[in-house]
Amino acid sequence: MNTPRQLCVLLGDQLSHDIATLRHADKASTIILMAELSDETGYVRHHKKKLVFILSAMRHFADELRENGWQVDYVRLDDPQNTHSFSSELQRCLSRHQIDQISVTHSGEYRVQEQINQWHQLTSIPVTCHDDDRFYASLDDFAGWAEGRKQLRMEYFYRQMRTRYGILMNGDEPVGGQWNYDHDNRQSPDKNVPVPAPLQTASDAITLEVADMVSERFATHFGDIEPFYFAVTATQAEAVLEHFITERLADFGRFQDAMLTDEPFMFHAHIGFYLNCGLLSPRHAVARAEQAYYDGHAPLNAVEGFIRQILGWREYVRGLYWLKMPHYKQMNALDAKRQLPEFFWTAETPMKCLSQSIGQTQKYAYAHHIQRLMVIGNFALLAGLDPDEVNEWFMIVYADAYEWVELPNVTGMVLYADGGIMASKPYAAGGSYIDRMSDYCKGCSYKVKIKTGDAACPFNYLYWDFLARNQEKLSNNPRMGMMYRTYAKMSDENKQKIHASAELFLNSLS
Ligand code: DLZ
Ligand code: SF4
Repeated sequence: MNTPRQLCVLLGDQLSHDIATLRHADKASTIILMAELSDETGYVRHHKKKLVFILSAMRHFADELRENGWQVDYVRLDDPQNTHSFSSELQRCLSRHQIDQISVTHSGEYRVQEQINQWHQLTSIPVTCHDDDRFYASLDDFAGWAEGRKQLRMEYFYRQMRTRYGILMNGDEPVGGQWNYDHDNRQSPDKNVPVPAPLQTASDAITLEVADMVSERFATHFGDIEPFYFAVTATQAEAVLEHFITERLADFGRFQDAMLTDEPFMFHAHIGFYLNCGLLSPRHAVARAEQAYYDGHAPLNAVEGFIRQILGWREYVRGLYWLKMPHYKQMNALDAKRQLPEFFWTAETPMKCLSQSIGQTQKYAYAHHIQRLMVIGNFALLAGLDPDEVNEWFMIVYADAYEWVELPNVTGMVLYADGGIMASKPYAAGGSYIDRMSDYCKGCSYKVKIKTGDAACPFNYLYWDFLARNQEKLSNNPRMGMMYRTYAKMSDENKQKIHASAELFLNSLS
């Protein structure tokens, strides 16, 4: 056997057999380092299910690499020699093998890339850091697109990506004549359209072993391990995608924003977990959805909406993250300072929309887009919760969360804490939006039609209180003009009632 000369470091969200690191490596002369690290399991107190998922997926991936003939040096979390950081494990690995070349693919997270950037100082061995070309747009592509633009609106980036990759295109024109079919994607939920059960993957011995370790070592972390039915291999993740394409995609579009009590999954794909750790290829997911449209299995509004999330939104947030970091993490344009209320960890609140969305998050490490943005996020925005605390919560609780995707979504989209780099106005809404898109309000102790006082839905008065609190910062925004004019026309008595209700409610949170 040849002496391995190259060391390939694979991070826990790089579980792709075609990742650049492996494509550029020679099997016979390569050692692959994978490591379970306290630095990564502990930099936020991840949801227990998220830990089981990532660590089990890493172990399965290492086994597949070995089956494919790679030499893998895998360091387990409970290895007494483990030093628990990427850099120190790299150094330890170098002492175990004779290496003259180190190779890695660009990290998803700034925090980890900072470490990688130091590796050439730790050792005299040359380090190659490949672009992560699992994404459609390189970081340079995005920076080039952003250059000279005053506003970085996703829609224009998305159109460029559609054109560049010829996805849902008729020559130079979008298929169907429009770029975006979101106006068809806002139907209220319909209890007569049954929601298909999600595909459940049975846990094998590896997952069960990891689950035991996580329940012992991370007992105080948020969230439930059971039920656990995440895919943990590429083949299983592919089956989840196929299940979505055949069972849910056709209705995904029209019910994209809809929420029903005790229906956490609705018609969503639930593949963010797999895309973001590398088990599923974004190109494959896009191609399968596009094909479903051409085969007549799903309408254009559903397929375009799905493809926009992957080819548009996902690529856009990643580009924005790398363009704006590290400054982006410090941003707090609305100067929000309130601590996260306790019910974010317990789901115990009489606000049914929040207890449902947070309760499902606790159980599944998942909530769908509108629960995250327009229920939990909307509440965080209106209540003026501290962006650091909100970001940390989203990082902890969702099994698909890595900083590159979580931070722009929360700081930019949810909290408007970037002052409008990402969104043209804050995504603020009163209770009537939640009432329209869900059945939550019927079973809530608050009344969505009442605007102020003890019985009123808190979203109603918090909405106006938020606008009043941030008037100086927001009233010049042309997209907010109408709301500020409505507020200006309110009687002083009404305004007083709003602010008194908001003050009482907000004080009760701490
Ligand atoms: C999220 C995560 C967790 C919980 N644990 C590990 C780990 O033990 N080892 C590892 O290599 N990666 C882990 N990850 C994913 C990393 O945090 C991820 O690779 C970085 O965020 C870089 O994008
Ligand atoms: Fe949520 Fe208000 Fe509806 Fe209650 S009434 S579920 S708090 S939106």
